[in-house]
Order: sequence, then structure tokens, then C-alpha cells
Amino acid sequence: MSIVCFGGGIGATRLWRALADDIGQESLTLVVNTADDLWHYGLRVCPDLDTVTYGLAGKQDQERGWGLLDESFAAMATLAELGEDVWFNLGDRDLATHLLRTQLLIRGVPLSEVTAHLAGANKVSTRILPMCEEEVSTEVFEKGAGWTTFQEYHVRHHAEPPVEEIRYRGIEVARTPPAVLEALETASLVVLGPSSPIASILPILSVGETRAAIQAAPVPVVAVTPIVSRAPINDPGDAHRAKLRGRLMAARGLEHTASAAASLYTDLVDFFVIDEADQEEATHIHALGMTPIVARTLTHVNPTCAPDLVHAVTSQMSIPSKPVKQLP
Ligand code: FO1
Repeated sequence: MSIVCFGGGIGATRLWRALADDIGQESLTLVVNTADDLWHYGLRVCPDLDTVTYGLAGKQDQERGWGLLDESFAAMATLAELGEDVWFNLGDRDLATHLLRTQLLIRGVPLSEVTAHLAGANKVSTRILPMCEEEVSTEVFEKGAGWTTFQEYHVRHHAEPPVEEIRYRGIEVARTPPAVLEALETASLVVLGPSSPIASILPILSVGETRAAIQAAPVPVVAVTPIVSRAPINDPGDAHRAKLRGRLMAARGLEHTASAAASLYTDLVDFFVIDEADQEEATHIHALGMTPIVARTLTHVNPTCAPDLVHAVTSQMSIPSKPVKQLP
């Protein structure tokens, strides 16, 4: 059994962990967004790759959602003492990952190999694939200001200014890694994770032939909503991420709803999982040509939801939804 999963970051990592606990880490291949990567103080930082790696290694700070457990920020405090405006926080232990990654990249090791090395070093047996080797950068046009990088908008500007436009700089030359195509050829199921559609999923789908390869895969494609409109958000980090997601969707003329997210995947997705709180979204999902599946998706609020969500996703594996390709 092999499930190919698209998405990274905090939301998707929660699902990847639950799936890995259920079917085993080695049964998953993760294709992860790198368009919110940044070069910071000379280091290549890959937030989504690191979040999934730390998450599967059991080393992720669950409360913060990013970075390592038992972290300290002495280096950042020292930079502040030196007069730097510290707006993006790299933990002291996390710095070791960025130092090693940067050194390997400078020596000419491709990002995919660096990522595999870091996964192995963290004793993670899931195959973690960057969406491409090339550098792609999500940039947003802030109303009244101009173009800025995704991380500056999200972290430095707290996702406050409305966004007028979004672009993935460098996407035109990015190529789908052969490993992604090979994984899709042998997949039993494809999953689009509960990640920000504009910031985390669309960059992956916009790389080379990735979207076409998912379309051509003769297996069901399940997407899990990152948006639950009718459940209260109590965690400040989740509230910030919802605001960020909403601002980016508004820039594309979309509401911040599960069905608006689904509307971005109509050519790909067979089954769309919505939360039980948003049951009324089911008719909209159906109208988009997908089968809605209602489940309890908020695993971080209530860990007992995890088996329900995993079942909603994996039970689609046995239902052939697309004709199996004929061999010549
Ligand atoms: N998120 C923040 O809100 N503030 C930070 O200072 C911050 C630092 C950071 C460092 C390493 C890393 O892997 C992630 C980090 N994040 C931080 C999370 C990150 O900005 C985003 O949540 C993801 O890029 C979106 O998936």
C-alpha cells in the first residue's frame, strides 16, 4: 500500500502523523511545498519540509506548530542585542538543521537528497520529497505597499494588510521531480492535505507536470478541508493561520470556506472531506462534482477525532473512481 500525500506545514502534518500511526511511515510519500522557503542570515530555511520531518520524528513543538520541542532562542536574543530586527525566529537547535542543509546545498547536493538525509538522521522512514529542486518563492502584493515575500507577510506583517495579488516566482522553470511521478505511478491513493490552498497546495500543483500527473493517476484522490467555518477557533496560532488563509483566498476572489477551497481542485479530486460542523457545505461540494465525506477533522482540538479522519481518508482506497490505465 502506498499513499502519496501533497501538502506540508502545520495542518497537513497533523494528518500525516495520524496516517503514519495507522498504516506505517514507510507507506507514505509526502510531496511538500517549498515556495515559503527563505534565505535568512545566509541559511536556507524550509519551514514545511522541517515541520513534516520534525512532526513524523515526534520532535515537533505541538503547541507552537513549528520548530523543535525543548527549544531555546538564545541566538535570536543575541542578534537582537546586536541591534538586529529579529522578525523570524530560528531556534538554537533548529539552527543546526539549517546549517547542515545550507552546507550540503552549497556543496552541490540537491535539495531532495538533503531532505532525505535529514529525514534519515531524524529516523523518519517516510519518503519526504520537496515539490521541486528549483527555488520558487511565494510573494504577495500588499495593498498600498507592494510585493513582499510570503514569510514577511505572514510573520513580520502578521497577515494584516489585505492582499491584492499572489505570485509564485520561479514556478515557470520548476520541474516535477521524477520521484514524484514514480510515486504516483504506484500509488493506491492520493491525498491533498489540510494545508492552505493558496500558500501550500497550489504551489505544488503548479510545478511542471505535477497537476497533470495527479489527474492521470488511476486511483482515487481525496482532499481534506483545511477550513472549518462553523467551529470556534480558540488557539491564537490557529486563528492567525485562518486569517492568513482567508486573506490569500480573498485575493483570488474566494470566500474562506471548505467549498471555496474545493473549487480549486475540481479537475483532481474525487472525495472531499469536510468537518461535521460544516455539514451544509456538502451540497456545494457535490455541485462541484466531488463526493463529500463528513468526518471529525479537528484532531488537534480533540485527538479522539484522528481515527475517524484516518478512516474517512483511507476507506476511499478500495473504491476505484477512475478507469485503470490499459497497458499497451
Ligand atoms: N512562524 C511564525 O509565526 N513566526 C516565526 O518566527 C516562525 C519561524 C519559523 C522558523 C522555522 C520554521 O520551520 C518555521 C517557522 N515559522 C514561524 C512557521 C512558518 O512561518 C509557517 O507557519 C509556514 O511557513 C507555513 O507553513
